[in-house]
Amino acid sequence: MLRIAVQSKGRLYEDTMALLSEADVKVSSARRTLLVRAKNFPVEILYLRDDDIPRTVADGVADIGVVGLNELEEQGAEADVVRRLGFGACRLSLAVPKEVDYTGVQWFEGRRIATSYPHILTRYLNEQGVNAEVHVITGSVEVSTSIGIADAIFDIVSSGSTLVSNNLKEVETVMESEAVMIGNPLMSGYKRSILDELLFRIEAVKSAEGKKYVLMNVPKDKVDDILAVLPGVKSPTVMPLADAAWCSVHTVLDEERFWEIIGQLKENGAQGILVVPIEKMII
Ligand code: PRT
Ligand code: ZN
Repeated sequence: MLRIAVQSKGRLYEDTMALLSEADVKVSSARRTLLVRAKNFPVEILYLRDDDIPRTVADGVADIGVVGLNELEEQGAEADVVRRLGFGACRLSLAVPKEVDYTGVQWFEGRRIATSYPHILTRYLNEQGVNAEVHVITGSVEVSTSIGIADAIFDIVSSGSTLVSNNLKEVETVMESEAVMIGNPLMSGYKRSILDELLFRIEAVKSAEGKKYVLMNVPKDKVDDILAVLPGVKSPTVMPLADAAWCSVHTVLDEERFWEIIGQLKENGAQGILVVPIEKMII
């Protein structure tokens, strides 16, 4: 049995559970206990606060966990990053009151900076050769400057709207973060094999993300034009139809360029275009 530490509530909970569910690891949503066994896969979920996840995995109380890279870095816990997961994207940045005439990182010399990430901040300041006072605050770091307990803040930024509404501006990005799967470096071979199976499934889910399966009917004399429009497809499927003048083309398209390409396909004579979601893709 592989034990996975997952944030019990908060920003990473839903995406983590959705990923497990897409990987066909079924966990009851009636979550009344700390530890829940999956129904159809040898894993159990340990629900924790995100702050506790790096240590729990480093200590081997859980074998793997899902946590923000920022949290892992801050704690310096002895856990391996097994896979980046692509959700929970954010950055750790320094921000100053918007009226400050910011000239560069030396501005922070001798100033007070409020943060919940003192280790990452101190490491950065040392690298930059800046001496500043680091004030550790848990929660609502963004109000520190307006209440006069700090000159600047170092905090998580995502859309940036929290900074704007507190009259702050982002001046230095110190670290980019996202949710990562972390693992205990000393996991047994048996557990590692369950993890490998889980990673294989996650890979299949992630490969399908943002992709659509597209089927269309194409006049035979237009097939070459249609294939020229399809981006980066090694070998799309081309199949004959009952009407010898037509054939069916099947391919995988990226959601990002989808409408643009569909337009070009229509212009080149494609008809009866069907677009189907892809659940998993094993490459
Ligand atoms: O209860 P528990 O301790 O488990 O949760 P928590 O409250 O400590 O953490 P939570 O759920 O807020 O965040 C978990 C993880 O999500 C973080 O460690 C980050 O890796 C990631 N993440 C992604 C974020 C954000 N985006 C985010 N925007 N964590 C926090 N924020 C906060 C930030 O602190 C700031 O107050 O959102 C505000 C900024 O957002 P914008 O969009 O206004 O810039
Ligand atoms: Zn937390």
